[in-house]
Amino acid sequence: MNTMETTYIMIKPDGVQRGLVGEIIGRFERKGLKLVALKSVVPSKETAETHYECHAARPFYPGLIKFVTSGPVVCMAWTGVDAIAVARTLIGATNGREAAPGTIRGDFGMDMGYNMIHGSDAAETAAFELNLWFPEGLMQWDNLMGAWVYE
Ligand code: IDP
Ligand code: MG
Repeated sequence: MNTMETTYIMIKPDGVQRGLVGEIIGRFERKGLKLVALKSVVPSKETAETHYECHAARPFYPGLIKFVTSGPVVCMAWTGVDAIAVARTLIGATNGREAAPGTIRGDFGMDMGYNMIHGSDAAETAAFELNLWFPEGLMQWDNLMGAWVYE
């Protein structure tokens, strides 16, 4: 723990369709994470399948691929101390009905598949996903706010 990390965060098509892009990005900003990449794309089937390849054998996989390629997603990379776990905490449990209030899924979600947002679950998956979605690389910049975020 206490490692500077970068995590891959993606607002899924339901989050975009429901007009939650600003709300969701604002939560990561206000938390004190640093934005190092941002773009919106309609994912290709190939990219979606690679992203979710660990779930390829699961019954929900075909529906998940169809869903995530159905429209725009918002792809982001956020950096901070323990950013991977911090982001997963902001996001909440997979099923919105079970996710804690105050989390993104707990505040806005009512289902398992339509849970609005993806966040990397470990350092290896973060590296894999960042490389997949941002082959162009990430931004390097000094965030002056950081001086008031970390003691
Ligand atoms: P996570 O997004 O909380 O890490 P995972 O178990 O890695 O959850 O599953 C990846 C995504 O697959 C979920 O966010 C959700 O959109 C979808 N998913 C997982 N389990 C189910 C299910 O049982 N039915 C439908 N979709 C599911
Ligand atoms: Mg996962």
